[in-house]
Parts: sequence; structure tokens; C-alpha cells
Amino acid sequence: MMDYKMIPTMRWFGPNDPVKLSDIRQAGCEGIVTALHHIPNGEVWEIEEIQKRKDEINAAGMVWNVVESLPVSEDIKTRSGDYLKHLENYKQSIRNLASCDVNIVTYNFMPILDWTRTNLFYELENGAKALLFEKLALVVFDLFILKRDNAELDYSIEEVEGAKSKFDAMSESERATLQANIIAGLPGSEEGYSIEKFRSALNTYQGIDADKLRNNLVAFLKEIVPVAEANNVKMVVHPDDPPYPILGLPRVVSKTSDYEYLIAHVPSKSNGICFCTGSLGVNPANDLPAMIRQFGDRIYFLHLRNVRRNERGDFFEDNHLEGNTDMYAVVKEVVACMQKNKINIPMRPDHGHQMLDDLGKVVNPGYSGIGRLKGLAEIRGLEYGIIRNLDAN
Ligand code: DNO
Repeated sequence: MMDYKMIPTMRWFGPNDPVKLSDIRQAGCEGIVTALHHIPNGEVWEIEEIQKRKDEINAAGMVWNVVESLPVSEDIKTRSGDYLKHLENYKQSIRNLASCDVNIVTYNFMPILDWTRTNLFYELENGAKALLFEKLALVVFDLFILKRDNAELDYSIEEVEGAKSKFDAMSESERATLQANIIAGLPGSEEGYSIEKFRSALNTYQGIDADKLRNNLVAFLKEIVPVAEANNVKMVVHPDDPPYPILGLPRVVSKTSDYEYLIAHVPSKSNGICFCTGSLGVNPANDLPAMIRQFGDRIYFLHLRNVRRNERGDFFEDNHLEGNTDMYAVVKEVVACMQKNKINIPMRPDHGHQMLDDLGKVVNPGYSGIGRLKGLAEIRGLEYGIIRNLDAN
């Protein structure tokens, strides 16, 4: 008997989200993934604020399963400025969340930027809109808008020339949109930047290479994880999206060896993983089912999503069951992992296409209601079929 299954959840950005809690409930969710987005990075999440948000969710017939994200401040990532105070505040927020029974806490350790896309309204052949990362557009931004020192060393001659022609052909407003997509902050990113602010943020990473950043992440975990463990909280790190360095910034949560390193240095089971198939799936070398097998005993949260890549390094977010990731193989492995570890893992359909009535609405790109409902329904159907089949045999 397959006793354990994924807990259907969706991300909700709080009272200002155009998608309502009742919409999420009707989509079939039992749980909510959210954050106190109004509290600035580095400050404490007080119990009253947590409880208030929790009550709203309960009143809608669901529970607050997962925090996404309790943001790690730039000071903590760079171990400078107010990082000691921010660390203490982070620990207090964990204790406060635990006292309200919110026990899974997502964070990321990507320098400055959270997830990155270049086009938020990429039109598919059926008229729906998807999120796209176009490598050449990133090169355009880096070389001709940001004008980062020595950036051209990171790209091939073809890319530099291609980017020049693309930049020349773009209108001012297209350039402004590209810049906003990359640095103004996508949904859920807690910080947004103007070009000047972004340049000075880049300067704070001078001298911070991958090794240094990795050390800073381990130092963060060594401080935080004991508090999480004592309070029965699981910290789950979200992988880098995309899973490689961009704009000269190091990224250290992108592949199997990165996870091995983190686990070796901080073995506590409270040092967990938010397994995001969309982020990790951008790198064809990441064997997702094998990673679930290897790290399954510390995967406490799932983001299921599919990307389609090409040889130039572009990718767009495909239907949840299509794209380059074998979602059947992933869910089958997740089902096995849950039975083995005897847990139900909260899962959210990560992103969705803007489609049907949502095309006429103002939406958080990637987080419109109907596209995510479609992804959730497909993934739940897939899981249902896998479980019924295993139970029958
Ligand atoms: C994008 C999200 C990320 C994620 C953070 C976690 O859609 O998956 O913004 O929430 O990286 O800290």
C-alpha cells in the first residue's frame, strides 16, 4: 500500500495576490506556501504577524505548510555589514514560526538576484504565455546595458557579436523591459534594483568567488540549522535558477556535488532541500531521478515544473508533463522516496502558463491561477496513476 503522497499546495503572495485563497482551495490544494512579504529582509517575523497570516489561511480551509522564503539578506550572504544582527533575527524568526507550527522554511543563497528570466510573456504557438530565458538577451543586458567590466570574457565571439546586433535592433522600451525583467525583481524576489543600485551591489561581491560563497553558506547553516533542529524546523535550500553563475556572480547550489558538500559540512537532517525540477532541469547533466534517490531523505518540499532547452542555452517553461524533464520518472521516484521515508511531501506546481481568462488580467508572471491549476491537475493525475498502479501490483 502506498500510504504517502504529495500534499498539493500553491504559492500565494498574500492579500495583494490577484489569485485568492478560495481560488487555490478550488484548484484542489490543501496547503499554502507563502511568506510575510511586507517585512524587510533581515528583520524578525513576529509571532503576531505569523499567526495573523496563518489564521487567514486556516479560515480558507487550508494550512500554511511551507514558508517561501525567509529571505537571507545580502549582508548574511557576503558576511558583511549587519550580518550578525540579521543572523540573530533569522534564528528568532525560525523560533517564532515553529511556535506557530510552520515547520518548513525555504531560502536561497543566490547572490543579489533570485530567479532570472529575460521574457515574461513569451507567446507559445497556442497563444498562452510562458517564461523564457534567452541567453543572448542576458548577454545584451550584461554587455550593453549593465556594461560590466570584462563581461565579454564570459562569452564566445559569436555571442558578443550576436548580442551587439540584437541590442542595436532593440527599441529603448525593449531595452528597458529587458533590464526590468532581469533586475527589477520577479515575483517572490524580495529585492529589486535600478541599474545604479545593481552596479553597487555587484561591487559587494568583489573578492567573493564560488569557494568563498560556499563557505559563507556553510557558515550560515552552521548558525541556523541547530536552531532549526531544536525547534523541529526543516530548512530547505532552493537551487540556483538558472543553475550556473550569471553576470559574473558565483552560484553554489546547482548540482549533485554542491548538495554533497553542504550535507557533508552540515549533516543535520534539518539541513534540507527544496527540490525544484525546473531550476535543476536546465542543466542536462543533472539526473533528476538519481538526485531524488540520493538526497530523498532530506527533500521536504517539491517544486515540479518542466523546461525545454536548446543548444544555445535558452529555455522556456513548457507544460508540466512536457519539456526535457521526464516528469513520470521524477514523480515515480518521489512516490518511492515518500514511502521509504514515511512522509507526505508538500508539492507545488511551480509556475504555469498565462492562459484562458488570465490572459486579460494583471498577473504575477508565472503565478497566474489557471495555468498553475492545469499543472497541478496534471501532476496529481500522474501521481494518482502511479500510486494506483503500484498498489495493484
Ligand atoms: C521562483 C521561485 C524562487 C524561490 C526562491 C526561494 O519562482 O521558485 O523565487 O521562491 O528562490 O528562496
